[in-house]
Amino acid sequence: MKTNDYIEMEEKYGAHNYHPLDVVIEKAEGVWVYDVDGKKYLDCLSAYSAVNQGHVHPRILAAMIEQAKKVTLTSRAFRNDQLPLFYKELAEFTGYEMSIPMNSGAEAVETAVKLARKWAYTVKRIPRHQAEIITATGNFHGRTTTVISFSTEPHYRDDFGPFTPGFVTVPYGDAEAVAKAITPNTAAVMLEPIQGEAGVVIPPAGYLKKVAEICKKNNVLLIADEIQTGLCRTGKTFASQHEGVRPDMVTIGKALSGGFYPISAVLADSALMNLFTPGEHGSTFGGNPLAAAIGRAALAVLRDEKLAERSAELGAYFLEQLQEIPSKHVKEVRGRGLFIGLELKPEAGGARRFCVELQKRGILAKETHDNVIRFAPPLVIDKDTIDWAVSIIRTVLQMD
Ligand code: IF1
Repeated sequence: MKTNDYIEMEEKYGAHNYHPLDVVIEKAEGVWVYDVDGKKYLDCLSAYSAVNQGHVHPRILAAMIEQAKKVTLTSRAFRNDQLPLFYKELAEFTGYEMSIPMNSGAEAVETAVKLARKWAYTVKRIPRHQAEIITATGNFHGRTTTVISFSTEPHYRDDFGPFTPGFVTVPYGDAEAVAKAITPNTAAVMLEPIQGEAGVVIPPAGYLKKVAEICKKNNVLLIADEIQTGLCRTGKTFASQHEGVRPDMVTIGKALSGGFYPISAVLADSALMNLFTPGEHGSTFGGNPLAAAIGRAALAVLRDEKLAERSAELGAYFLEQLQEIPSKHVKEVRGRGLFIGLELKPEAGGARRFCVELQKRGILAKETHDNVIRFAPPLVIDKDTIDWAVSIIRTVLQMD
């Protein structure tokens, strides 16, 4: 089958909930992916930061194969010999005392919402079913019905109500707005430290720190959604650490498996996590031994290959190189570590046409909204590859 045969088959039999670039990938290694015609591309999306460790990392692959031969799923009705080690290693890696494993990112967010509500009723003593969670404009936390209830993107929510109540929206980047929105019924504030889907939006310096202080003062939990920004993507284990903030709860996913398997989790200290009692929450696949073995290897790679440091160093270099490209189309290039957004001027004709040109020349990047191109390669990229990429990006940005 050729590229077009795959595309036609997919469009005929599959739901049309995506508009992918017309590249059909059949294999990948490290920072490179290969299509069915054998053409090689640099992956500058990393599956939205799920493959921070690089595609098909040999160490994670070996752990997966070894565990798959033994036992893959026990359900949580019984214990397995991988989950305790995963919990312990996750605590050591993140500095949080405990965690609860789920599968998708959206499920981790749902879990955090439930735990915050339980805390609100049992510890803060908010009247039952009155708890409010403050969220930000432009947020992206997933696509389940509760999570889209606090989306501010019409396209993600308008045809899918009725919505879950209990969410309040404030403008992202405005700490005073958070302070004003707090009521006696406020359970939590939930934020992305950097908004990914909104276009790599970095809030004003001091924002997260200020919000953390406001939360503390008002006995409100701070939940950071680090599903995309966490696990070394922005040059630190968590993006919140750029402001010295340690949220009460953190959601993680994506790179927690290095791309091999859907694994997510919520991190918290025991005082909070121990509010969950048997039967209140769970998942058939969450915490299964295959996921736990993969997660352990994925964390070990982040640690042993010093991927946070690598992201910080190479990200600063990549950002500087991109900022030096003279182009009439570019409005701004911004980033933290290897999490970079290049915003085009409104008159540039949209980011997608540039992504198509990059694809022709061997770089896969994805537009977000209309005008931002995201550059977020696997963190194992090297300087020579960045130099090569910058030369291609320069050519494309200097086209008419
Ligand atoms: C898609 C976006 C990125 C996330 C944060 C939770 C989730 C995500 C901060 C949910 C997921 C993904 C989902 C993916 C595209 C992608 C995305 F453009 F849609 F917004 F990365 F920027 N919190 N983000 O970024 O995690 O349930 O998907 O595992 O196609 O929807 P999930």
